[in-house]
Amino acid sequence: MRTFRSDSQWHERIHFFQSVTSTNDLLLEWAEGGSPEGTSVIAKEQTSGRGQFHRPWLSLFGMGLWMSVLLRLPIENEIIKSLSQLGVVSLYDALLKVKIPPASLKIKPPNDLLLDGKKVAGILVETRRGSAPFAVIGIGLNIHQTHEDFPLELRNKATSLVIAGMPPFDPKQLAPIVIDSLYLRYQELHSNPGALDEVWRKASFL
Ligand code: BT5
Repeated sequence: MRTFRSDSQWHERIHFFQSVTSTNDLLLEWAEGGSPEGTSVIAKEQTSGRGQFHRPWLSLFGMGLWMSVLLRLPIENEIIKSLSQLGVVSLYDALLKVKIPPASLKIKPPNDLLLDGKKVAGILVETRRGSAPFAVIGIGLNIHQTHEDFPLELRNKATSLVIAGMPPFDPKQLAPIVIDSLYLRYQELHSNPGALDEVWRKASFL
């Protein structure tokens, strides 16, 4: 039976940066160096933010929440899907907590979050197997962008909380809320793995 530390310890492991290449890159490096579970990295800007298959993720300075969280657990094939569900459902929970209307939020499988039908967030899970296996959950959430801040090719597909008329949240204040949700959902993943899949399905276009 796994034991879980208190979430306040996860709060103590939040590290803020002005600019990094990618919060996932930095945390992957720290994880190899032995950083504990629950360590997170948040940056105001990513100069090489990335999505899946090395697609670029636009992460302009101060425009969003660009963060990564380290989990230490055995990495089996089946867990990868659960970890990406964990990332997107935790962010979904956190946005409901700050009163984003549930009717406007939908998960687009596998792990995009749509607000009013446009992509407001994406999740990038990266794992390492071996003697000290771990996963890095990368979360990118658009907050402050206006329409014009997105390149033409993204304008019809991407949105931000501000474009959708939501308050201009401070990423520094949102981060601990996301960490709390992730912590709780991570506990649930171990105690009741089916629950996460159920919430994910309910919040998804399926
Ligand atoms: C994702 O990939 O949606 C995962 C994005 C994860 C970003 C976080 S930020 C913190 C951490 N550090 C990182 O370096 N990454 C993670 P994917 O499903 O492959 O979507 C990528 C596609 O989304 C791109 O090809 C663009 O079309 C589009 N895109 C790029 N930037 C965007 C943005 N800011 N908002 C909405 N769509 C965007």
